[in-house]
Amino acid sequence: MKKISIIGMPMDLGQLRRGVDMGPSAIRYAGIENRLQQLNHQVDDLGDIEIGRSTEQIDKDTGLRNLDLIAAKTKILADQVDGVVEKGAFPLVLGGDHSIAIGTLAGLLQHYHNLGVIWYDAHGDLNTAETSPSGNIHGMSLAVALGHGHPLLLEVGGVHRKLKPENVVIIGARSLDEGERDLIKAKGIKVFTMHEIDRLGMPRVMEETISYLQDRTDGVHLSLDLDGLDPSDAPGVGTPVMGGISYRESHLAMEILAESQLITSAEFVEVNPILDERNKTADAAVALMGSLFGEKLL
Ligand code: 4U7
Ligand code: MN
Ligand code: MN
Ligand code: MN
Repeated sequence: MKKISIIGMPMDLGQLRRGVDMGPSAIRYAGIENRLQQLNHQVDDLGDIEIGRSTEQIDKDTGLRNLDLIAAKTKILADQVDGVVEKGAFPLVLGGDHSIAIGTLAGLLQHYHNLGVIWYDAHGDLNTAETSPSGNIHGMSLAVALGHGHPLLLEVGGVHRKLKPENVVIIGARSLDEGERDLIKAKGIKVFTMHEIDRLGMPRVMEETISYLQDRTDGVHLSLDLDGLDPSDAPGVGTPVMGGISYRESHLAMEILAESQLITSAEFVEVNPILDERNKTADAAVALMGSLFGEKLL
């Protein structure tokens, strides 16, 4: 039995496609609370963080979109995540676009000295204002957690530890910008691209990820971007990339993580109901959360 605190983060400011702010509703509608209760977990839904509506602002100096608001709202999320960890519960954050991870990770880094992160995503989210082709902050959140990015984003959650590059594993990458590739090489970040997933198979990828992280970390966060999955299995995402991880492989990945008992927090992001087909992507997210929290057929 785990105490799980659900936090909805309906923020769509990190990118250009509207609708991802409805992700938390779609995931709740797909039955997350009931699904976790069936597994005998104690679930506390803390509701949504208030984001509000606003017109887009582009930072004059850097071209970053909605910088001030994202910094302000992710700070609120960081504080909430901090509070959940403080009381000994498992934070489960529902996005929202992936810029929300700036807040989640800032909150977690207050507590863990050697936080590990599994970044399950088609993308690296390792851009900075200098390398980003888009100015979209959802493509920068992992860089920010590692200490690269705009000062306003680096300050979210107060002065806190940065994530160590050797504590990060990216799984599912198939779209990396040039600056992201440079950062991966410079920092020696461990990446299982689609090539390695095809070559080794998901069981070996997960086993290697677990043995890599378990000795060096004191907690492991799963940041799962639904676009890590193939668009045929998760069509409701803003930046789909062909040739992704299948629904079945993703289940297996979650089941192996459940067995390992390594994961101490998680977020599921980029579910966009407007782009979805009959809530398929939210359903997939909830099914994967079921597996992550121990669901088995027999
Ligand atoms: B997501 C991109 F250029 N790299 O920075 C960018 F391809 O959170 C995409 O992983 C970022 O969905 C995708 O804009 C961010 C682009
Ligand atoms: Mn604290
Ligand atoms: Mn992402
Ligand atoms: Mn992505």
